[in-house]
Amino acid sequence: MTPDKKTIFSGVQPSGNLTLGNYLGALRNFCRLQDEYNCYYCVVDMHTLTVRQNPEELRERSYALLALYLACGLDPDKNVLFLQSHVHSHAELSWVLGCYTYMGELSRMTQFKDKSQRHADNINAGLFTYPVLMAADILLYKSDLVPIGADQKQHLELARNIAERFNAVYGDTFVVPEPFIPGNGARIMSLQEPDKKMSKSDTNVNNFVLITDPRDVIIKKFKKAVTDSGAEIRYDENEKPGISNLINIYASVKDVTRQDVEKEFEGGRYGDFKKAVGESVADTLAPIQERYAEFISDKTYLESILRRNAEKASEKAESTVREVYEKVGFILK
Ligand code: ATP
Ligand code: LTN
Repeated sequence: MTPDKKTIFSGVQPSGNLTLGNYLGALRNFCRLQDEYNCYYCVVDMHTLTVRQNPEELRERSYALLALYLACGLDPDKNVLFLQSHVHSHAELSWVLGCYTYMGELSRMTQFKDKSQRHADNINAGLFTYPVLMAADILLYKSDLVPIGADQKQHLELARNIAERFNAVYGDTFVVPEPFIPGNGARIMSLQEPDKKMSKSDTNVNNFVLITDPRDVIIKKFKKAVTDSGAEIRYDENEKPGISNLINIYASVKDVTRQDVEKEFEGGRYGDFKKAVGESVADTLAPIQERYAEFISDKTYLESILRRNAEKASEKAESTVREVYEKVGFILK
């Protein structure tokens, strides 16, 4: 870790196969920020238990997510790539921070409201306290910046409030983190229902594009994407949510503005535009898919990264927990 660099923490849940939304909203920025910051990128396996998981699948998806981190270009020597459950401090700090978080705050979280509707038969306490564990993840490493998609902004604000509240009682302890939310990729919407976000746990496979989807599947999914009865390729979230989502995706993948996209396709047909979007996404994902196939076939290598990095993460995390334990009045061992 370079002492004069600021610190980043972010995490992704191994709760399913990753989508284009996860890539454009989060993973791509993890890579872009890796040279400028000391980065902790975590596979947040403990968070996934808030929804029922199949144990064997969870284990496989945790390896898969690490392989995807590497395939997207994260350097395992430069970044701390690790599993949340390997560092016991996450659970420890989460308990303490839970005592500085109000029920009212947690019940206002929109993700809790959404997920408790979707999993009405399993509204468990973990689902409710999920944002406290997320705050612990971030605050443990004294993180300055947290790259996330727009849907996580509310959780980050809660983490900031918890940090400020703790600091006000015990003196400066935590860094109050800032979100890093990308311009165009922050909120990629479902391809069939563009009024809701693209989500890896969606039951309709045509709603999302997976990072690992083959080229022909990607192009087919974009061809089927819902648009509108008009004919103009123009950005208007309210009137044209489907086309606006495609403009957003193309702008994000090509790294241009929405206006550039409108200009490029001015007078063009929806069909041709959808084809161009599909092809540009497939081109972007192809090299990642190739590298992913190599990494996922070498579990020994993946395990060596996890072991080494769990140690690095633990060192920092344990020192924060000691500081917190001391401040709240525990006898240190
Ligand atoms: P689930 O659908 O199971 O709730 P998720 O994909 O929403 O999962 P995570 O895997 O934890 O949740 O998300 C990892 C990162 O990807 C987060 O920073 C999140 O904000 C971002 N992200 C998720 N979906 C999108 C999306 N549709 N557009 C942009 N960013 C997204
Ligand atoms: N809650 C996030 C995943 C997550 C996270 C974090 C993101 C858990 N801990 C810490 C950033 C920082 C989600 O559902 N997308």
